[in-house]
Amino acid sequence: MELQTHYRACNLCEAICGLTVTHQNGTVVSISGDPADPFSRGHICPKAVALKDIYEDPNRLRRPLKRVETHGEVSWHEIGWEQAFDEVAHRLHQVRTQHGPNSIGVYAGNPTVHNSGSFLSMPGFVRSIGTRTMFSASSVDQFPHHFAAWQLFGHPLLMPVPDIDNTDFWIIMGGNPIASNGSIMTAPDVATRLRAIQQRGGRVVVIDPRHTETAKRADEHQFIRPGTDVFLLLAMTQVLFAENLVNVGRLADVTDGIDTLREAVMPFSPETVATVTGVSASDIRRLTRELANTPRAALYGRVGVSTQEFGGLCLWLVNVLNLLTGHLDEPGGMLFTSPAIDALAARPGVPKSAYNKYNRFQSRVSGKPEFMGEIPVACLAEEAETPGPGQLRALVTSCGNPVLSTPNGRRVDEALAGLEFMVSVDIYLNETTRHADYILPPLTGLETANYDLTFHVLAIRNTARYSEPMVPKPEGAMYDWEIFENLRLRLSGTPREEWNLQNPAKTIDQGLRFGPYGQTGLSLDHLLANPHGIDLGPLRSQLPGRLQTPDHRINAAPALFLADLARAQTALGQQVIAETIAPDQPASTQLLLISRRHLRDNNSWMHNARVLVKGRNRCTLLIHPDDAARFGVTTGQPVRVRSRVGEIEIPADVSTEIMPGVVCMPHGYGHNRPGTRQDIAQQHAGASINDLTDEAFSDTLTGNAALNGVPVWVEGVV
Ligand SMILES: Nc1nc2c(c(=O)[nH]1)N[C@H]1C(S)=C(S)[C@@H](COP(=O)(O)OP(=O)(O)OC[C@H]3O[C@@H](n4cnc5c(=O)[nH]c(N)nc54)[C@H](O)[C@@H]3O)O[C@H]1N2
Ligand SMILES: Nc1nc2c(c(=O)[nH]1)N[C@H]1C(S)=C(S)[C@@H](COP(=O)(O)OP(=O)(O)OC[C@H]3O[C@@H](n4cnc5c(=O)[nH]c(N)nc54)[C@H](O)[C@@H]3O)O[C@H]1N2
Ligand code: SF4
Ligand SMILES: [Mo]
Repeated sequence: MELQTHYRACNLCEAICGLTVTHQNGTVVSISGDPADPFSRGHICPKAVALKDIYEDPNRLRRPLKRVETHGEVSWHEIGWEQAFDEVAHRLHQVRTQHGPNSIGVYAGNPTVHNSGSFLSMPGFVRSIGTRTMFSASSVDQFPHHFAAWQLFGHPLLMPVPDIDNTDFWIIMGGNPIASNGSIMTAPDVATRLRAIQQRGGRVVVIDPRHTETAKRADEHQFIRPGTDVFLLLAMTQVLFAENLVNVGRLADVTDGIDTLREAVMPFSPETVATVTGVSASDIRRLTRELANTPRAALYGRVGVSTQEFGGLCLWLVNVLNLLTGHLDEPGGMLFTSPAIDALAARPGVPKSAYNKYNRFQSRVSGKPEFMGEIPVACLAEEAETPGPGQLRALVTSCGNPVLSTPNGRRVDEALAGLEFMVSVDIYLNETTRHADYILPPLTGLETANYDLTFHVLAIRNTARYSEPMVPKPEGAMYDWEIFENLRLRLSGTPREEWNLQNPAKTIDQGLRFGPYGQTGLSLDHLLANPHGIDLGPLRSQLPGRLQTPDHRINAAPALFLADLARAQTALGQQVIAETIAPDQPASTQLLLISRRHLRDNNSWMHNARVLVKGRNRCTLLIHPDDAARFGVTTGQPVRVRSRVGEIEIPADVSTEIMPGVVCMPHGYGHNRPGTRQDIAQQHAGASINDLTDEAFSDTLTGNAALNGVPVWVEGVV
């Protein structure tokens, strides 16, 4: 049999690298980088090779599973799709009739944004239920980014990305792109791009409580105490005003609120924040001057500054600093993209109204604000446990593993076990889906069509690429979108003879044709004829034209942020972050817990690929030698880590890579819960960091979980 070659974009992380896959009638022979991809130019990372493992994984579910419980014993029965759809729709309909639509929750996990099928078909399905109880991984990730984009530029999706191919000074706060391959910054082969900055005489600075893989390649690294970035950023803004370095440039004409901002940041001199942040006043001044005085410079913040107590304020200030130094919307600074499918393009004849999806309602139990039509996922367990009208009774999960990925996973675990009904659209029987009554497994990865609706919007270069399935749809298999469409049609009560499944390929084609490049002939057919993807050129300045604020202006000091500053001011006064989280524990023995990512992990779900988990155990607790000595801990020794909500055991890894007073472990481990079906992951179980993170600890402004800077106590296990 002849070898066939298939080109597609990798769907595993935000870098969307082009792949060359060779196969023999569907049996994968090799996976390598596609040198003809104009964006990734042949780069891949080790995870891409594991697409073969996922494709062939004997543990992967291929048929719908139905849970049957007899005398407390759970068994899973394979059933046909029609039966599964009918029964799931019937059960959801029952819950809706009995308890109302909002008693059904939906959780959309991370791979949703890597899969245009589920991304485009989920909203229709959710509408057919009629629920507003929507959760997603965004509230354990990037709500602050969306919030700041909305407040400053008028729309949550209008997030600028660092123009790293043209910058000469790049400050990275709370991101580790060498491990993560970049986020809210689609930039395949970030290592080469970073080196290029240095080769043209530029500098890269990393601000992070850990001396990360990125820090090792940078020109400068500053340790910062977890959760204190807001003070550093306030002080940097203060320095700009105090030293007359403010230079908004071209955008000055459309910017308001500068004087208000000056007044708001006045109290935060570098001296007032040096102790709490761990960054010296002179370094704060020096870095601020360098940011202001380098013509092409970008300040970039990511997960570490987003998933913390002051995430919203941090992302506001990151944008403000770029704005005040004239780096916003300028080449080499932070730029907005011009994606081929542009969700923000004005629709002819439709008047523009202000984005208003914030705090239109609050979560039932703890009163958290709705944002972007979602409730923070940290509220999921309490919504399910707390009786009363509107109690969460049923849950649909898709592409998500909240038991491992959201705070206080043990509580989430129990809450899911107590639901009346749960259905999961997922490829594995894992820590979350084991609680489902039905698991509906779609095709994934190599087997699906995909257009990166989200990542083309966040890419450092405008490109477009469509991936076709490597193989025809196997007998008895379903795509994500077919699953959601089948459920939607049943739940909306559409008569069977009128059923018409909406193929997302059509939506993508329309989006391309009516998008900014449609007039030049861009369409799905065009992308199909160019399987390596097409280049649409570098990012360009686009403001004020692209602003979505009703008045077409930028308010640098929005009221919501100013009001939230009081919270930061109180914390600074006490010089203790997160103190209220465990008042019964002595602060002197407290360490602050942060997360890390490893190149060979992908959140919680790729530990069943042997190529990725082989080698040294990566699920260890980094602890500084001073702290290790204080608590009598040595490398390799198991330690008990406790927080307000729980405890875990994990081997210690004593290292100066981590800041004193801070401990660090990866997220996505903890595969030792019973009843899962992931043989290899179970052998590399590790412990779950989210058995320690605290659902009560959040950025109260945006509702995002504070997963970093969680107070913990450590002791050696004897
Ligand atoms: N290999 C791999 N790649 C991935 C993923 C994966 O799991 N594995 N996940 C993907 C996903 S979903 C995302 S969102 C992206 C995330 O991409 P990144 O944002 O690059 O995420 P991390 O690698 O977790 O880097 C976060 C950094 O923040 C630091 N940090 C923690 N707390 C603080 C703090 O308080 N202040 C500061 N300044 N820094 C802090 C951590 O030490 C860490 O180095 O990665 C994506 N890519
Ligand atoms: N402590 C701590 N917690 C964190 C983070 C952290 O840095 N620290 N990071 C947070 C971040 S940034 C994120 S994005 C979240 C991720 O949180 P989640 O999205 O909840 O978790 P994942 O581990 O990405 O789980 C993905 C699920 O999708 C399934 N899946 C994979 N491909 C497909 C597919 O094609 N179709 C379907 N239907 N299912 C599929 C997998 O089997 C798995 O069950 O975790 C967050 N949690
Ligand atoms: S960097 Fe991301 S997109 Fe590129 S090959 Fe690795 S996992 Fe895939
Ligand atoms: Mo994420």
